[in-house]
Amino acid sequence: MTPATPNRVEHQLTDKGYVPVYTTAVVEQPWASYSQADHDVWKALFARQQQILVGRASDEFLRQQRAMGMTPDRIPRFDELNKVLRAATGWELIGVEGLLPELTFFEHLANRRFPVTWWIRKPEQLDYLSEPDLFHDLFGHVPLLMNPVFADYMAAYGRGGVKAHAIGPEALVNLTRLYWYTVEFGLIKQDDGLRIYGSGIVSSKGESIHCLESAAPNRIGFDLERIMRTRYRIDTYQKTYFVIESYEQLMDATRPDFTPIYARLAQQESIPAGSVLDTDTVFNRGTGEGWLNDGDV
Ligand code: HBI
Ligand code: FE
Repeated sequence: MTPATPNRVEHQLTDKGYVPVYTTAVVEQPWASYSQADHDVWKALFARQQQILVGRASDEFLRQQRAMGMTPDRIPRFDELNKVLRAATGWELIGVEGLLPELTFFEHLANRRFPVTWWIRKPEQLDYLSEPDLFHDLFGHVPLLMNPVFADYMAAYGRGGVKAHAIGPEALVNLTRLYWYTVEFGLIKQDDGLRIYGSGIVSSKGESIHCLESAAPNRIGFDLERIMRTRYRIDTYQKTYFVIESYEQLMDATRPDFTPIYARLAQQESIPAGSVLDTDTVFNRGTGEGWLNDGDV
């Protein structure tokens, strides 16, 4: 009998450390199999974040979340959300087991498919989770896919990821930093102050408050190449948050061909997560209180 292929599971660096990368299989959302405990976890997290995010999340995030009819009472059905999402920006949600190999993930984004983990965390994991679950993906990432400009940015990011994957690992690191400091941990400037649009923040109770109200972190204006050089944190709150003026600014930044940018970045040092440069547009120079000295990725 041929030995079973060794269960070689790649590990992916995420905002909570190295986690196993699951199969690339697309799975139907097993909505009928969700327990009442699963729906209760969704309800508890949704209600808590909805209360915290008023005055903290960007107007567009909150508007689009309402527009797509996402409610706390139960875990949404992907097929129902897809009707609204496809009509708005041509995006659709697909169910996955969890983290995908990078190239697979990029290919989905490039084709306007957002992979959403089909399972939700357990009640005892309400505040800490080692990898993205349904709440992070659905509550955090999906509402802004209703915004045409951000939706175009995410598809352009996917196309860029496929290209970066062919160029090599350094280009991928540069591009992952861009994803990290915008899609996951980005802030946006509104007339009434800085607001959150990053998914990693909006799905986290503590960081939703910390990113805007703590004196510790830097808050610096968006600068594409500066961000692509900047290392980040996977085990603590971010030391630096980057601020965009508009979603159009993100889309405009990804229009040029990145190949010459990767070549330029390869000649430059990476920037530690907590640094502030003379060339930075500084909204807030952080105190660095509570920062760990090592552990930048
Ligand atoms: N897979 N399902 C899933 N969701 C992600 O957000 C994800 C992924 N694989 C790779 C990945 N993110 C990051 O490495 C991106 O920077 C590519
Ligand atoms: Fe995410």
